[in-house]
Amino acid sequence: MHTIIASLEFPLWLRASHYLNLLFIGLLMRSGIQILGAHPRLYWNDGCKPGSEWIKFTRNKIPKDKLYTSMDDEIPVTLVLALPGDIPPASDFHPYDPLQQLAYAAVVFLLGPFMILTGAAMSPSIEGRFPWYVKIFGGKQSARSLHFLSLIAFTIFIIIHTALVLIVHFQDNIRNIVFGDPNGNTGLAILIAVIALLIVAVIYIWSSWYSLRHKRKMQNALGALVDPVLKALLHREKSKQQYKQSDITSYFWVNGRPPESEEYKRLAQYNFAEWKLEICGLVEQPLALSLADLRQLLKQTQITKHNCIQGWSGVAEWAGAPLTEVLKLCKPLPEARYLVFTSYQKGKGAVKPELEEAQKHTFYEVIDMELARHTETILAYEMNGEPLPIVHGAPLRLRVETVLGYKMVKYLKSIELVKDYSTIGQGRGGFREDFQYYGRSAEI
Ligand SMILES: Nc1nc2c(c(=O)[nH]1)N[C@H]1C(S)=C(S)[C@@H](COP(=O)(O)O)O[C@H]1N2
Ligand SMILES: [Mo]
Repeated sequence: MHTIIASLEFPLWLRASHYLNLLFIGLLMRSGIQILGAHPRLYWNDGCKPGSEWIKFTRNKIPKDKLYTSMDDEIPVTLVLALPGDIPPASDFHPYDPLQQLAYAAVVFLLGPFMILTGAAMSPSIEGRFPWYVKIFGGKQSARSLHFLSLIAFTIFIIIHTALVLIVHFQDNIRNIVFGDPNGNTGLAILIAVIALLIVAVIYIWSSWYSLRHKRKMQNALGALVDPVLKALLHREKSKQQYKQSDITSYFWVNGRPPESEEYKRLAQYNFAEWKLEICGLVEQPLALSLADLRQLLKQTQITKHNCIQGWSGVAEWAGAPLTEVLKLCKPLPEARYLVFTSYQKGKGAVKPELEEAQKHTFYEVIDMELARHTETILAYEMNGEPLPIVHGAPLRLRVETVLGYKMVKYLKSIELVKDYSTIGQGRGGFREDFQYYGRSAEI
């Protein structure tokens, strides 16, 4: 008996990996639940029309009489579940039988990779560069739904696995998983296991506490880890989207309300005849372009998929002037590295009232010269063949098709070319980076 058992010894790496798995898979699940709360609906279609979801985690009804944005639809998720979370108003030891082996193999070799593959299908830059890849999963929202169902499968596996370990020959199991063989002191094994579990629990609690308390440090630390990887892998990828007219979705969520300033209202009243886009900073030729001027430039039309960080998507046809055409006119100086897009809109329309410090600040976002020169980077004045609707950013908005929606400034007022953006706003490269701690890289 003991010889069989000895041949099945659990090596230390395997024992320790249970705790590491619990720690990291748990953290991953918790951050997944957080992002689900940002758009608490799951669909099998990429238009995300309210009512077309197969499951929702909100009781919010969509009002018919007023503008309801994706921001209004967000729900807070308690920090007990989500990371960082919001504060709302785991016989004797028998050789594995075939079923058990199949279950474990499925989790490790199927479910795990499937999570990674469906995760990649949600990245705007992968979607932009390899639109065919996303189609394998039936679209972005199907990928997101499948990703969620895999989370449920993972959770069910963990519950059943842990329950069986506890129910079936617990004493042998606990000695095996702590000491690597079924001999030894059960009490000591339990003690070590409990301490290890407590350490995991403490890290869980600490991670919520730390990320809520030190948002900026967290943003910087994660950025330092993630940004170089994104830059090396995804930043250079150019969007190759060319969806068909029939792919255009009947619904397109709005995120960011129209500006409330008198100045903007007046411009809108006269159909933006007086509106001019100011182009300034490190350029040979500063410009003030009217809509008519912009319409005289090369007109580029593209049908692309928009991906908001919250999780929703939509396909629309955009038309406008390629940013490269405007760059030809203003002739950037050699030291120009970034473009700052400033909006007519203030934070009030872009974030929830709870974010007090953000309310009075102007919405702006920064992109670098490389993104600016991508083939599908345009200044759009038309959506689906019509002049850009007010709610989607009239008279002009930025479209960069390999990044998340938050970079695509609506209600454009000016473009400034700069060498460095650390003195602009709070210096993080955009309004959402400044006040909502979004990443500087928006490829995922
Ligand atoms: N001025 C301004 N531009 C903005 C925003 C905003 O709040 N204000 N929201 C951004 C975000 S987060 C997204 S997802 C898209 C939404 O564009 P849409 O409202 O046309 O769908 O606009 C981006 N541009
Ligand atoms: Mo967004």
